[in-house]
Amino acid sequence: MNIKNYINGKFKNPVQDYWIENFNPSNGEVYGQIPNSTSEDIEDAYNAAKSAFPSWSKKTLEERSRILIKISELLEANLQRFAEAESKDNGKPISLAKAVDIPRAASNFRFFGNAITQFASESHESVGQNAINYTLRQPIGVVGCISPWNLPLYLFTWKIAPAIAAGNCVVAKPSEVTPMTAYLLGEICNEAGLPKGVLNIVHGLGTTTGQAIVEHTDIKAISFTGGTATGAHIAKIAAPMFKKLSLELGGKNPNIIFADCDYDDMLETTVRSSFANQGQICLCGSRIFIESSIYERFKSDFITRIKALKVGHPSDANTNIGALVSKPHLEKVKSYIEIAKDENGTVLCGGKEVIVKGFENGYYLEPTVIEVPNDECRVNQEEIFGPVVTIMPFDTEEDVLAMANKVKYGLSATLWTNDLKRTLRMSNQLQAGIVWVNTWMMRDLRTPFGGVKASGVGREGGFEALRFFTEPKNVCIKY
Ligand code: TXE
Repeated sequence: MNIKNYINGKFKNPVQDYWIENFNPSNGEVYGQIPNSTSEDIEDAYNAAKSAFPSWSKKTLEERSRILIKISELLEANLQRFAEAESKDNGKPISLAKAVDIPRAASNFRFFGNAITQFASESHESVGQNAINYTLRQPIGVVGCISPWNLPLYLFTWKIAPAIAAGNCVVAKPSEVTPMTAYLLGEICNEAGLPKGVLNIVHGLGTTTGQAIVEHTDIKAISFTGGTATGAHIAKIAAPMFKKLSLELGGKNPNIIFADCDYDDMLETTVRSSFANQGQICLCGSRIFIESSIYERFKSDFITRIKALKVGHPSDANTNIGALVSKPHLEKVKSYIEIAKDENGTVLCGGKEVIVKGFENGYYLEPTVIEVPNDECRVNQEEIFGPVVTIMPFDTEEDVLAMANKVKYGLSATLWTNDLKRTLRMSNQLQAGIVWVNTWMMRDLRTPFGGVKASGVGREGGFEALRFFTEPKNVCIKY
């Protein structure tokens, strides 16, 4: 099946006849072609967005809100179709796409459809000077949204929804590895009555299509989620043009377990925070630190639980772990298992590819637990982004805090303890944008979302996203 660009409300082939193959990770087969769009397609998308902007930005908030909520309802009505498409494109279990990815994409539109009606700006009375200042929050114009392959529609819409809610028009590119649900979203937008040109979806490689979006002089803001190296590259291009940038990048998140935690709850959640979505979530707790007194107990229980996980075809209802997203990614993740062995790590379980009967060419890997001799080895420092976690014991709060912070990333951290004072001490000192205590990936869309250090700049979520997608302008009136 050939995917097309969605520009000015219409489905179009790329101007140049360049195409890329789209793979199904569950069987390794090519099942379609996607455009590799060039700067000509981006110009076309930009012009559509620019023409739509004057009218869209002046629509009442209720009108914008109504359309966003309609998109949300249509996504919910098409849950099965979208979940199947996401699972086929990405390799994730269909049960996961149905329970998480697509419902969350719908929530993104509903949330920002509501949030925009509550978004307010400030006024400042200059007492004694007979003047009043008020701040306008004006949409930026045409903005670019670039998203990755791990949570395809979920992260794509996490950017688009606040951008259009705030009155901008968008040129958006999903990952070339998982373009399908972004393609299907175009139909839904038309059905919901989103005016043509407000959202334009352009497909292609990062280095061709993504680069053309970032380089476009009149696309004034870029919201990007993806790898840290790509984020740095984008920042370099965007800086001389003074573009507004929101970068949500990689993570190497600590999962810190103290002996006083609620053990069963911790174990259950740690299985999820390690291997949900085949470990391909920037928030996964891939470095697990366990207090020495419960280390052996945890190790044994954790391995038993991991060995019971079923690796299988994404559409099989019993599957816990589906396929990795692509062949190159599978190879990258496997290479880290070899690196771990070279660095005297011990593979406690997993470590091998899985052959799923009938789908022998799919990209399946066993969930892998590596006991590491120290926290400085590469598998403990570099983002693997697959079903691989490390475990190691710690003795004191000071030690574990130092190890938790001794990485270049700072996206999220998870803490398991029932000690209130320790919770407060550690939460203050962990270098992360998000700290979860006695839970993982519990999301409230109003909260700021993003990281520090090499995990990025800026925050998404709630009013933070609406602030990013608007320019504040102060008006000072003397009376
Ligand atoms: O991401 P890329 P990749 C991490 C993870 C993974 C690594 C690389 O460690 O192994 O990044 O993954 C577009 N100008 N994360 O290579 O390339 C690209 O087309 C503009 C963490 O798949 O960063 C895609 O749409 N755009 C992460 C998007 O950027 C460019 C999720 C992300 O792809 C571009 C995914 C360019 N020059 C991977 N080059 C997370 N934080 O959740 C690429 N792109």
